[in-house]
Amino acid sequence: MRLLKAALLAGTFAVIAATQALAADVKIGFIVKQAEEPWFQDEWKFAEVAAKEKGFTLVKIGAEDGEKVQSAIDNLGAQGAQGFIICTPDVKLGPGIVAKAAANDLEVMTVDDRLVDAAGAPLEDVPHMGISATKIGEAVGQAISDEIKKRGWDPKTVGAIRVSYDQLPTAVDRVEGAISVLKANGFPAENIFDAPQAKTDTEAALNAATTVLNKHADIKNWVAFGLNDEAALGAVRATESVGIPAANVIAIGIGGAESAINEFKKPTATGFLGTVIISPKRHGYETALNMYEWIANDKAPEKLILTAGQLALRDDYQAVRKDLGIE
Ligand code: FCA
Repeated sequence: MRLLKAALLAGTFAVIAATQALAADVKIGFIVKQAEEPWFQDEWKFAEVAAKEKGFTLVKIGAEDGEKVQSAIDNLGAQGAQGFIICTPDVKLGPGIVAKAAANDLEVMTVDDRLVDAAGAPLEDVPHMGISATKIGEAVGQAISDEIKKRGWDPKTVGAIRVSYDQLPTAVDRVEGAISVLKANGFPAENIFDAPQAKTDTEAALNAATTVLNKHADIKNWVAFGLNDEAALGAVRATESVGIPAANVIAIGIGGAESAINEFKKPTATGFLGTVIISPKRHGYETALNMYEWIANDKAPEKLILTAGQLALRDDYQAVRKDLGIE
């Protein structure tokens, strides 16, 4: 519709032909909160595939804070973009992002992290693609519980590091999903220790987990989980730095991108046992395509799409990736 309007304003008679010609002028922004994280690199990579296929321009922007998000949106507006997809650095920026998008006449949809209003309720009018966080968290908890049994550990003697980022609802859903399954399998609530991270990267998780380990130096066996692979890997790095052997650590991540793969490729197994693989193709390619359809063909995306995950362990991750069509 936007393109059609532009064609009409330009006084073109051959509106349909003009609309087709103008499809090449479609410009879509893809803003992510942490450009250096492999998951987001993969999302961008798959969004590029959609751009090539449809012939639109993709503008990739990393924005780590609210100010950068605001200027990124203004920038897209100034460049003549018609819409953008965003994984925001802070979900509370929700109403501000929507207002900025409207001021620049841009369509907006979110990916991974869903915007919330001042009261913390999701902005349901903004189309969103996220992961089925609770279910995926449960898969993490199940994998950890299975491994505890396999190793013959008494859950009452095991410590759990809950690497947390509680200002992000999907992060809470993921870790709480894991905890519910751990508890159902006899893991005592009092052995679960919160390790709040300042950012959602490995270093922040390492710092957070180190504090927990130092406080509970008497515990021999540890399990760890968080919102992504970086959280679980940070906890594993923390156990290594205080001298806990890999055989005493069970960590399961969420993601399955390069951070996890590189860890699996290490010649000696670490405490990072597995990851629930999620789909950067759906989150990158599909959201970009949805935005394109919205702009070019006036077909608004579904309001909420939740994608699934698949557990992969160090031993079988290659086969699982192949199965998922990402090898
Ligand atoms: C959040 C996390 C990312 C990734 C994504 C699907 O944005 O921070 O690491 O897990 O959800």
